[in-house]
Amino acid sequence: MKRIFGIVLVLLLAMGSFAFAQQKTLVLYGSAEPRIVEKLAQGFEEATGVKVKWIRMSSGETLARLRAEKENPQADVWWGGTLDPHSIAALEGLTVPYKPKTWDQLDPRFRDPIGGQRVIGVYVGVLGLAVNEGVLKSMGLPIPKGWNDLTNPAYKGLIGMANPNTSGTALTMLATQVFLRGEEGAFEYMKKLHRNIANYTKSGVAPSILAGRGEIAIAVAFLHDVIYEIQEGYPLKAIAPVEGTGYEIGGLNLIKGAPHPELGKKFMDWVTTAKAQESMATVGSYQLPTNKFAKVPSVAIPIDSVKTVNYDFKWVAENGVRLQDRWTREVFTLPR
Ligand code: S7P
Repeated sequence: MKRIFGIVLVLLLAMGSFAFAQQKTLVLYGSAEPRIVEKLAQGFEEATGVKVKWIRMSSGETLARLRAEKENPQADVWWGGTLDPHSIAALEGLTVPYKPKTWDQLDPRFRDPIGGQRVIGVYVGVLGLAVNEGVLKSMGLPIPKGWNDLTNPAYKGLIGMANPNTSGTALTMLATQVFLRGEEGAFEYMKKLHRNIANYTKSGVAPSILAGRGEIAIAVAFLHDVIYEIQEGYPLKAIAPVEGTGYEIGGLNLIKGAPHPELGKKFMDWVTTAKAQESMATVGSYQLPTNKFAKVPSVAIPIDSVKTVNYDFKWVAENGVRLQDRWTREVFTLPR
């Protein structure tokens, strides 16, 4: 009897370690704020029992990583960050289309911005300005109303924005100027603005934090991030530029050659549910959800309440890399 018990025990232990070896881990690249990526990773683990290893990188940084890993992909899925670098990745064949099971629940205006389910839209956010009125008032300077005001020489060294090569926020800003002024006008504008820029940061969220601390006075930022920072106690005002502004659709992509594509698809099905999208507001992430059944955060800025440019996501997908290169050559290298 003892012998049989011993054999059964050994078999059970062997099965256990086999199951452990079989347990797979989803690798997630996330390009929204780390607290949001972490919240979703935890939510997915709780809902499915699948372990998640996640890394947060800016949108353009993630695109660069996918390019570098093309021959040996390390991640399964890329969630969040602005759509444009996701779309560029899709056009470069770094990702594969996938239609999540929640498809019919997703708002048709935002779920498939470049077509063919090549990038799935997961949230919407309006671009604008974070302004530290205290800093400006102490210097006797006016409060800007929009993009054009930012080229006022009085703001020299007081404005922050991110680098469009690494940051999806900054690429959205550059493309917004193209849709407002045409490409030549946009580059003329960016050159003038350049003279006033204190610093180009890697991440899109950093400039508004610097403005909140009073290190600069004005930042280019997504307005939902400014609302979060105001709630955190930073003395900022969120301004939607009077001329009209751009907006983002947050992207979601299955990585081509992913080590665990079945887990990537499972994550895409889950992260587009109303419950997953609603959980973002619990960590101060106030974008508009794309799932029609998700509760909209009370402080979120409805896209229809803001004057927006006709932001052409397909055009940016095809021209984004060229715009980045042109900005680096013609703007970034100029003296300030
Ligand atoms: O999580 C907030 C958020 O503004 O961050 C993303 C944004 O792209 C920041 O990343 P970058 O450094 O690439 O600019 C937005 O998608 C998101 O709404």
